[in-house]
Amino acid sequence: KGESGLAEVNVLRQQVAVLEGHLRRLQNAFSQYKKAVLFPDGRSVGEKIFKTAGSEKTFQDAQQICTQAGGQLPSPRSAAENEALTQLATAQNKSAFLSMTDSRKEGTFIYPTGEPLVYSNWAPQEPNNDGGSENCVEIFPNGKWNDKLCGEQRLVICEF
Ligand code: 291
Ligand code: CA
Repeated sequence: KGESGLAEVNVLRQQVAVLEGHLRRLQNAFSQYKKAVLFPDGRSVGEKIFKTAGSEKTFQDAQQICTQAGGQLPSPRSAAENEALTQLATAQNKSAFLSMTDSRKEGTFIYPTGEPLVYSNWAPQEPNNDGGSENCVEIFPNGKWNDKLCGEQRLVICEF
């Protein structure tokens, strides 16, 4: 058992060394890939990635663009996530649609999952449902939120 056990351990050591090489190369390639894919219109925050399409669309079209791409409209759930979106809106000097609406129940904004907001950054006096039909949310280049008509055209940012 002594010698064959040692031989098996050495085979395993060699296999681990090979896998460590694979892992190091994958980590380097992934680090390079992340930098390339985020430049210049993407932001990584925690496990989320936000990226702007550059175009301006209605809420419905923006939603379709994001889901088509395998993502969704942005749901900032913290100040850090909101700051990442603010950087993208600032860079384009455009307001962007967020995912949340109060179409189901006026005054209660929910995520696409139906969950109520866990974080908000409304501008002063907002949301005001101006004109009686502002059911979508835009984020201004300064990071503050305003409820807005879903039919307006706003910058498309997707969350992945
Ligand atoms: C006022 C505020 C906002 C409201 C906005 C829109 C403007 O901000 O009452 O809460 O969402 O008007 O009604 O709509 C258009 N089409 O301009 C004005 C600031 C620009
Ligand atoms: Ca408003």
